[in-house]
This record gives sequence, structure tokens and C-alpha cells, in this order.
Amino acid sequence: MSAVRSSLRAALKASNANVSARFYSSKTATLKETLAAMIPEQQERVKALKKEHGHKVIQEVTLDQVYGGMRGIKSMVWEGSVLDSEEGIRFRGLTIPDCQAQLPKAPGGEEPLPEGLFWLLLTGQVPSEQQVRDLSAEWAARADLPKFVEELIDRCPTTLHPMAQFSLAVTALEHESAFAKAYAKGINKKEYWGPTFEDSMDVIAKLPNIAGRIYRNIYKDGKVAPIDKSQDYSYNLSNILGFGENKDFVELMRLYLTIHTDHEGGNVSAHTAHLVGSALSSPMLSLSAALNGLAGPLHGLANQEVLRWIEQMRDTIGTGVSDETIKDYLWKTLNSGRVVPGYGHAVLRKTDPRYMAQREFALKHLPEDPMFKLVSQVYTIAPGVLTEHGKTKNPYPNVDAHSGVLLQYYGLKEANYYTVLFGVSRALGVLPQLIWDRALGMPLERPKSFDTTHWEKIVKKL
Ligand code: HAX
Repeated sequence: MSAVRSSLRAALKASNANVSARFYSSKTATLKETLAAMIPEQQERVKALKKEHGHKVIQEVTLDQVYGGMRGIKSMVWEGSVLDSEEGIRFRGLTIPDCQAQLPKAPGGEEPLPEGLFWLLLTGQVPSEQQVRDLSAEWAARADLPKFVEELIDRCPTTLHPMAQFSLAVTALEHESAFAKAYAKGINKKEYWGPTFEDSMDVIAKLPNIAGRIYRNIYKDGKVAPIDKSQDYSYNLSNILGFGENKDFVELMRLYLTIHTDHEGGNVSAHTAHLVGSALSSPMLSLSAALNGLAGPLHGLANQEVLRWIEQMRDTIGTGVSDETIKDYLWKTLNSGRVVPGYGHAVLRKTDPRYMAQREFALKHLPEDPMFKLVSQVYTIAPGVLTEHGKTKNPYPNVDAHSGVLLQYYGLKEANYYTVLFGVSRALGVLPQLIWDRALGMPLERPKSFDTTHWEKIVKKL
């Protein structure tokens, strides 16, 4: 115990952590204390792993992989989650149903709180109820935006896409970055993780105000409700959007913000956060870069595209139509050279468990909604059509195939906005890794590239 205590003290000192002395039981320690206690052991573990096995060849890489978006090349470290092509995501070993069962919930709530998932991703531990309540309170206390960021959002034209506004506002938080300030003063690299943690907590705490303000400005009256310091993160986001009174919507947000957080390291947004962070850009700049990647239609923007596509389908063919009519509509989409949004995945080869979690929610709360029924009907037909089409390696639905239908049911009908909610959640997934990247001293990321002439020479010699 005394060895643990002394390594903890050393880690806290090294991180410049401003924490009060308290008993470091795993059920009462703050998140920063819990993390600080883990870092020295993990540093030693990685050091020993590299020393003993660093020279070993992990896998061979084909030219197809080089020209194929680096698909499947095992080359990243990501502590929070691992994606299995058949089973789907596990967060620190827990499946989505495990998280729904084990993570703390709001009083009277049934869905897990994203605060708990953030804790789990960062530490690998399931927090106690009190630890999660304290984290909700800490985020609420850090939630205020600098005046100039509010004004920046308010000055954006309402025609500027919400994701562009979101990324702009997160970039502007750079002004407050503890990491950038500490770096400018010459912080020792062993201490990087401390201000990275503080920035990550700050930026996450401010996202409901940023995301909510963008929504209220573009689609409503521009008035932004204050943060309620006695409430959880998802309630506050819902309330700013204008849905705080609707308990089911708040529950949906808790589930939504939990399941969209993390999907291992190679997806565009996660990889971008890690890559930009490897240059020692602040958490604010790393996150805003990740959000720009999330805003692409092959990644997070697919949730917007799905709802538009479903609405167009409904407007063209109506609801309560035959399977054959839906099949024809799917073929029309494919034959026009477009993708079926919400279907396919770079890694998954089965239905995404994040889709299933949202489907379970819909079956419980809105089983008779005509749009849900349409989405369910597509779910039974699209995999067969995509298989017959013969291109996609995965004909099953991904996370984005379902989220819009849930949001529109509760009145959040502005599909252009949907990826912002994904972005709020994704911050909770990519920032824990950035903190670990700094704690483990991960270097600048710099893979090797060649032009095609050079690749021709290389492969001809093989
Ligand atoms: N509809 C039609 N064609 C599809 C398809 C779909 N849903 N999914 C894949 N394909 C096509 C690809 O375009 C590709 O065609 P080409 O050979 O002509 O280029 C071919 O099938 C092989 O692709 P793949 O290997 O199966 O898939 P990738 O790993 O290259 O891409 C994508 C994965 C998710 C980008 C892809 O499935 C897609 O475009 N899906 C639709 C958009 C979407 O739902 N994106 C969200 C994914 C989840 C996510 O990141 N959320 O944030």
C-alpha cells in the first residue's frame, strides 16, 4: 500500500495536479487521482513490452492495403476500446449491454450515463455512483463559454453547416488551453498529461453550451438555457436544445452519448485526434480536427444522410408499402451511383451493436412510429439487396442507420444537426486516448509514403 501511495504522490506531483489530500480508495478517488495512480504502472508496462518484444514483426502488409485506405494494418495503440468484426465494440472489455447493465444511471433512469463511460474509457474501471455524480457536477462547473466564443458562434451565418460552426468554436477554445500555455512556459514532457487532462475536462464540459447554442441559433430563437449544476451532462445538453422536459429524450441522449463515444483508434475521427495530438497540438485543436473528419458523409455525417434518404423514400413511395417497393427504391439508389447511407462498415461484418441498442430503445419507446417501421423494414431488405449488388463487404446497418429516426420522433427533426450530437459523444472517446498518449510519451506519428513509381519498383523486386 505504501508503495502505491508513494508512486501516486510522485505521479500527482509530476502532473502538477491540484488535488486535495484524501483517501485514495478506488470508490472515492476523483478521476484525476484514479488516473494518476495508474500512470506509473502503465508506463512501466509499455516500457517493458517494447524492450522485450519491440523488434518482433507483427504482420505483413500488402500493396492492396497501401492503396486501400490502410484497411486492417495493425499499427495503432488505443486503450479505450477494441472492435471485433463479428461481435462489434467492447469498451475496456465491456459490450454495450454490459455497459447498460454495469454503468451508473441517473436517479430513476434506465440508460447508462456517458460520464461513466468516459471514466471507464480513461481508467478501465467502472466508477461508483458517487464518482459519476461528482463528474457530472465537475463538468457542469466548467461549462461556461468564454464570451468571445459565444459571440463567434452568434456571428456565424445560419447557413454555415452546424459541424463547421462546431469545429470553429472548439478551435477557438484553444485560447483557454492549459496545455498550450504550459508548453509555452517550458513544461517538462513527463508532466504533459496533467494539462492535457484539464483541457479535455474543460472542452468536454463546454460542448453542451457550444452544441446547444448552435442549435438554438440556427433552428430556434437563439436563447440558451443555463446549465443546471444539479443535473447530469445529457440532461443539460437536452435542456439547452429545448428537450429537457422530455424524460424519454433525456434517456435517449444518455444512451446516444454513451454508444457513440469510441470505436477503437483507426476510424477517421479517432485517428485524426491521435495524429494531430501527436504533434503536441492541444486537446482543443486535436478534437476540432477530429470533428472535421467526423463531418464527412462516409463517417459521422452518414446519420444526416440516412434521415434525408429515409424521408425522400417516404415522400416518394409512402409508408406501409410492400417489401418489393422498398427493394426497388434501394436498387434505384445503388444504380444512380450512390451508397445506401447507414449500411456497410470498414471493419464490422455483422449488424452494428450500436444499431441494435438504438433499435431496442425504439422497440421500447416508439414501436408504432411510421418512420421506425420504415427503418425496420429497410433493415430486413437492404442486406439482401446489398449482397446481390455484390460490392460492399458488409451489407448490414451501422450506427448511423438508426439514430436520426429516434431524434425525429422526439421533435429534433433537423437532420443537418445530427452529426453535432455524434461529435459531442466522440469527444468523450478520443480525449481519453489523447491523455494516455501524453502519459505514455507517444511520439509524433509519421508513416512512410512513396509515389506510384517507387511502389512499382518495390513490388517488382518482390
Ligand atoms: N452502399 C453501396 N455501396 C457500398 C456501401 C453501401 N452502403 N458500402 C460499401 N459500398 C461499396 C463501396 O463504395 C466500395 O465500392 P467501390 O469498390 O466502387 O469503391 C465497395 O462497396 C467496397 O467497400 P467496402 O470495402 O465494403 O467498404 P469500405 O471499407 O471501403 O467503406 C464505408 C466503408 C462505411 C465507407 C462504406 O460501407 C459506405 O460508404 N457506407 C455508407 C456510408 C455510411 O453509412 N457511413 C457510416 C459508417 C459508419 C461510421 O463511420 N459512422 O460514423
